[in-house]
Amino acid sequence: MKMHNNDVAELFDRLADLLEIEGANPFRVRAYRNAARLIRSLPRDVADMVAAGEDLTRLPGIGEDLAGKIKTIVETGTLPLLEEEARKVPPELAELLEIEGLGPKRVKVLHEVLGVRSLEDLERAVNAGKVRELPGFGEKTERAILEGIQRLRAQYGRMLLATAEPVAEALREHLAATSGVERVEIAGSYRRRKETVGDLDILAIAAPDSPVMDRFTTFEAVARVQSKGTTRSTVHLRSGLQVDLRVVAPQSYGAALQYFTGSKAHNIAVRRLAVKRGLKINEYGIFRGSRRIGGAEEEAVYASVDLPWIPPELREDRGEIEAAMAGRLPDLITQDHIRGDLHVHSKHTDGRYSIEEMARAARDLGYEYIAVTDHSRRVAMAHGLDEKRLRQELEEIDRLNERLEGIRILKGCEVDILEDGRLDLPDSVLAELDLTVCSVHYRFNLPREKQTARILRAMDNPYFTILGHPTGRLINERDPYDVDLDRIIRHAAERGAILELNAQPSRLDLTDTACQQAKELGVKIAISTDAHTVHDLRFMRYGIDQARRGWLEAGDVVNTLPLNDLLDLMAKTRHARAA
Ligand code: DGT
Ligand code: CA
Ligand code: CA
Ligand code: ZN
Repeated sequence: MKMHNNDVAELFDRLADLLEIEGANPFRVRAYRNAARLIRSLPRDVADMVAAGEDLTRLPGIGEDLAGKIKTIVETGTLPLLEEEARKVPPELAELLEIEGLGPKRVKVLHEVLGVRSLEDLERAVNAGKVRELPGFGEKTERAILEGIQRLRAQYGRMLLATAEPVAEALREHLAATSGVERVEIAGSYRRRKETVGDLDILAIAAPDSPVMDRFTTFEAVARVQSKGTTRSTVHLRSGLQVDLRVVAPQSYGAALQYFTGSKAHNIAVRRLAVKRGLKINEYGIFRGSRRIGGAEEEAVYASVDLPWIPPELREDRGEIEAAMAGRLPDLITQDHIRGDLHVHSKHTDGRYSIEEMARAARDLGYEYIAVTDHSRRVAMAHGLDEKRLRQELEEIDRLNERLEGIRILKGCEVDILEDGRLDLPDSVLAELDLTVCSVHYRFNLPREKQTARILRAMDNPYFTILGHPTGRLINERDPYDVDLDRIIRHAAERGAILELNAQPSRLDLTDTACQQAKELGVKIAISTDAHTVHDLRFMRYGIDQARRGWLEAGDVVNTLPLNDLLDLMAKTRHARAA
């Protein structure tokens, strides 16, 4: 991973913060801050200068020592001195620096005078009116601090599943490798594969003498231990994510897993069925009166109320209980069903790899086909293709298809839907494509009626195939544009248009409920990664997670089709609209 100037500068700023909390020499602190500022202002990456063997001491204010540190940072991604200082400062104090308007000087005072060690401590001190009495603080600062705490909490409110996943899996493996630990699973919204998680709920079976709680609270990513007990502990990770670990008895494991997987609404519905049968289900087991009749395995919980086991992704009380009762649970799609990716970018626009590299990467994943869908001209920021450049790309694809074995490159284009609903390229060139992904990239703020009409009109174009990222949302960053999605889904049903489930972890657009609605109306879905690099092709599994939450089966998803069936379908929908 290349360190950009901002990354390097951030490490120096962080070092300065830590030194300041420790009360280090102010000149030393200032030297690191100045270095950070200088690096941010440079027109070129210091990483490139280091790689080119340039003499960094020629930069203003950079001596031998700083030059050496910059070199270490760009080459190793970190700085030993920073790690050393981080060990000296309590991690929760460093966390306080994340609060806007709370610099190291103030953190130091709060810590030394009021003994503040954590966000909770600080909130308590503010509410007790202690902070305003500190020299240099006052009521205004106090209000700003309170707002800062709230902002920080909101920002850390829900983390993308894909962001939480690496550390969650590392932690799971760390616990599973602990002596005396028999089973470990991450329950909660994580197991239901919800697009964002509020916190992680881990369950384990461990022998009484197992050091599992110690291993948990000393895991390397832990910033702060909130509570520690023999059966339950809670920690906060450096990323702000809260994690609970519960150690349960083997005879309760299945019941606990079912309970903590949730959702709450699903649990309530299951427990209601139990009550009707004179049973009680809780996180400890299944009981008839005071007699335990099961609870070691999750299946038993469902069996006790005459239901088959229900996949976690469906457990939202959105009809899964009724479907399970009627023996009509969907046979959910899996990654193995996927035969190709229908939305991929190359170097010709804003992708990072050549068409050939993307195609080979897709073949390595076992795919039969990949559709190259570079941007059209309107998306100037991505150097979108005009007719001429698109035709050149199509010729390149023809040549590659002759040469490459084991993968077919489909000719596509991510065609911009203009403000009035026309497509960004003339029909004459669109007619040469196998498929189009038509997307909105500009004018997100049109009134609902206009935005909806724009998309409906685009769907009427005979060369419209797939509606790309249908609502434009970016999770935690940008709301969906104001659009009547219900009408769009109905129109897609009439027109035989396909809707995309964009698998980028921050998009996951369509949502789970929209997928469910599309399926009910017979609208087909394309699960696509919108890959801009060969690595992004692996986002597919987040799309699969979302599709499963949306009740989709292999037959609902077009990129499960063998190549010839897919091409037939594309031709057929086009023909239907052209008629
Ligand atoms: P999150 O953390 O907001 O992403 O969502 P969850 O679903 O992981 O929720 P969380 O962590 O508050 O609780 C984990 C599970 O525990 C939840 O899915 C169902 C169960 N649970 C929590 N509170 C209750 C409750 O009051 N009643 C019932 N029946 N179950 C509950
Ligand atoms: Ca949770
Ligand atoms: Ca929880
Ligand atoms: Zn795209």
